[in-house]
Amino acid sequence: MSTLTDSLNACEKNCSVFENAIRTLDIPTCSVFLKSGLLAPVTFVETGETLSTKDSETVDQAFSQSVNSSKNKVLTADGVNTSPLKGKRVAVLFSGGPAAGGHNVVVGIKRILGNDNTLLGVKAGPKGLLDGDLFEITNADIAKITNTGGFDYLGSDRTKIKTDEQFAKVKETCVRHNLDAIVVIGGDDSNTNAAILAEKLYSGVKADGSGVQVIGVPKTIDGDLQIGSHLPISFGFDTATKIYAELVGNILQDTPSSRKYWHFIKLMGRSASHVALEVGLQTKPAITLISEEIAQKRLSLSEIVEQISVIIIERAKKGINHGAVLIPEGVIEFIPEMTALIEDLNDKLAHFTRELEGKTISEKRDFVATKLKAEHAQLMASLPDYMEEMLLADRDSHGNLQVSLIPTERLLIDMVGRRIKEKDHSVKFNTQNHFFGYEGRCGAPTLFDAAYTYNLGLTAGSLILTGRTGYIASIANLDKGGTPLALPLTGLLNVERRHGQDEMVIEKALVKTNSPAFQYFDSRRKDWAESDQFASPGPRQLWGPSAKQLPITVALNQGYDGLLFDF
Ligand code: FBP
Repeated sequence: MSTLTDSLNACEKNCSVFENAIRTLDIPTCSVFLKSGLLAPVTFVETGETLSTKDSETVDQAFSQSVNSSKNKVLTADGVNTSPLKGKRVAVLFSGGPAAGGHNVVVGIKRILGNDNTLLGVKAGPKGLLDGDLFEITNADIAKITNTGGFDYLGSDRTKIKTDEQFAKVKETCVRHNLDAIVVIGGDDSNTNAAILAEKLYSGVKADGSGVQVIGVPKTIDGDLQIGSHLPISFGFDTATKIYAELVGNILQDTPSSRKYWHFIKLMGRSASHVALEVGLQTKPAITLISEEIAQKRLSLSEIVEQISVIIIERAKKGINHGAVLIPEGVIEFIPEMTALIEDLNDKLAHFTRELEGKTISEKRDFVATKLKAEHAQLMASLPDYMEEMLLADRDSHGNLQVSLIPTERLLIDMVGRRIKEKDHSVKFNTQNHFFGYEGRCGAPTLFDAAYTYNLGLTAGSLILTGRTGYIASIANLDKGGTPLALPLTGLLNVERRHGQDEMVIEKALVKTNSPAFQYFDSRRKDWAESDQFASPGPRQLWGPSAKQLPITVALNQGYDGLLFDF
């Protein structure tokens, strides 16, 4: 065998030249963790701020132990913890969809716990916690996963822990593995679950009457877990949007080269349009739809189609028969007539579960059509078969419509194509459709996500070593050294109507049309629509001048002076 084939073989199992290099990359660390000259856990003090929502009174009653303890006060890292707790057994799990940087949260927790404590990995997410499927994380494992993408080291799932039987199983796992703490790395729903677990496990779990601490870490590529200046963004958003922006930038560069296609690109991100807005700001295509604006202006599907068609026709008049339309994954849920149809559908699917069991999609469609309100049945029947099928598909374990399965980009191409023909037969309208989603979730983290997650891990671990429970870790002031914070989870809970009943949940943060990021986008989009003004941000960089670049939406919304993070 040649030297070349030897070195090619050596790249197998996540050992490409790139992966080996990033494992040894230095991870920027907030100075408070290095105050003693060595990496050390920190203590926390109250900032003086209290978190609350419109439903705090109700929440405070339901979560009395957690609230009594935290008083819903925000904590900030103070100084070196010179007497950290020792002998702690801590379990860590991923929950929900993957997001780049998850492995570095584990790395951060392990490093801050040091050799005086034990870190256990929960296999396959919350389900693994129920099954008691845990293993000890070693320093050798940490060396392998540092700065790598994916959640494959532990695995993940979307099990929601909500029944008494499930809570009993979690307690069994805590006792069997003698756990002192659990770290839940997840999105809004998973951190809601962390808040509930913190309350349920507050005391009386172990024979001596003690409880198990629960700390959350904010993860999701969707970017919809953010709380003003307290929690600028969830991890994974930066990597996902930079990956999508590279792909969109490349496509945009292709459009005036081949001069024949309009690309309709759906971007993952579930309900919120943070991903679409960020990618739009990075690449500046002709059209970026923002679901929240559509809902606010109460635009109908046909009005959206009209607006897109007008831009395409106007560009065609200037000889520009190409461009791109960015479409947020969840847009369909924000179009008022579709929202009403989906609500009615959710209701009927939940109400007639037994009757619908075992039915084929077309039988389901016929059955549901007789139960929907007349105007909804009519709208449903007007949609192409592929849309009907997806609207009828099973909801996920949190009861969400699986928006990633809905081919909105195809629907818009079909409808816009028809409208353009009606308006001006001479316009050339050749299309390509894309969905960028899964390719953005597991790439190697950007330098920001690598650093952010590592520091979130250091913060979560430090909270455990001070005996705290019921907090979500955060890093604020990303442009000025990074400030580790602990936010009381109960201070984030609202009452929302879900599946026909009131539930206390962390609200999804949607794009605000009065936010600096949206306002900037709004001030530029007319020019981007009229002629090509696009930019190609290129591949994400771990070294060099753009390596420390933050998401544009984060920098604008946080009011930073520049685009770079600084820690
Ligand atoms: P999380 O909210 O769990 O982080 O998941 C985000 C996400 O990637 C969404 O953007 C997308 O709609 C969904 O997961 C897809 O889910 P699945 O992995 O189950 O197909």
